[in-house]
Amino acid sequence: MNYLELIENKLKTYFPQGKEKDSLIEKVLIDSMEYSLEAGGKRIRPTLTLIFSEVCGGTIEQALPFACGIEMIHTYSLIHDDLPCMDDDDLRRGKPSNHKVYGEDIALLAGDALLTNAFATVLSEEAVSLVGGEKAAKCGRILAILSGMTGMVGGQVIDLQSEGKKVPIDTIRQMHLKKTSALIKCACMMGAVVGSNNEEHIKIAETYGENLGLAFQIMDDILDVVSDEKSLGKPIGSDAENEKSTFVTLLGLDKCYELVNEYTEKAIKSLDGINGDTTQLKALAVKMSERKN
Ligand code: GRG
Repeated sequence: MNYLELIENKLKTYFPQGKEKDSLIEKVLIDSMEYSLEAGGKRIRPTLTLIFSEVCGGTIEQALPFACGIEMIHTYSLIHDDLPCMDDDDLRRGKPSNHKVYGEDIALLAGDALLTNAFATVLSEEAVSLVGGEKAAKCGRILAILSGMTGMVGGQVIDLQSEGKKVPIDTIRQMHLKKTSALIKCACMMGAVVGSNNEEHIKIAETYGENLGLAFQIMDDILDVVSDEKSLGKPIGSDAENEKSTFVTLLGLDKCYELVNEYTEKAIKSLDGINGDTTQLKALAVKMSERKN
């Protein structure tokens, strides 16, 4: 089985299936959670957790609950991000966003439940029995810090506060370090904790994840502009006054492609300090820098 299948199969085990699924909570709330969890995400973050665990000396089986935990947090963030009070998006991954199907109230609660269940998952008896209480607690702590106030949620606040303003590149970088890199970094660090809990490995996972996250986000900004140009025939910056500042509006496309390469190289270079086989991590960084969606 490949990483994607392993993650998809494991995620299903955290939800009641078939006949058991007959209470009101399960019909509404769990359907809504599963709708977004199973909506075709690329599973980049959980894949990173699995690979880092292996590279640092652990197993995929040990890392799976932690991989599922981070995907639950990622999914909650997307559901909340699409709500009318945030980005107000009707579509996610080409399908109606969660609140368009289940209503704003259930979408909000599905996000809340995914957030809290992520911690139930990484601190579960299964997770503790696979890696021990110390590693599970450390993963829970890293997950809480990087997804919360000074991590992803903090990044979302910088984003909201920057709306409609021309903000300096440093603020944009800070926003992406928190909003995007924090969870990617977290996925890598939890894998390293599971695999070895060696401080040097955890530091490498942090540097790799941070740089990969920045490259990923800048590529996202590039793809936004390039796909607009293709589908709408709009030249870059044609309605700049209506758009928020991004790496592309502030630095231009050429510089952004350069930055994607620079951060990808930094991510790859950071792996030098690991003895395990880092081929997949290097390939993944290159693949993400060349992605088209
Ligand atoms: C609402 C608390 C809260 C946070 C929202 C993650 C986020 C913060 C907002 C989503 C919007 C966005 C563009 C975030 C940047 C990170 C990013 C590019 C997310 C999409 O990640 P992918 O491409 O998603 O891994 P898939 O669909 O593959 O799962």
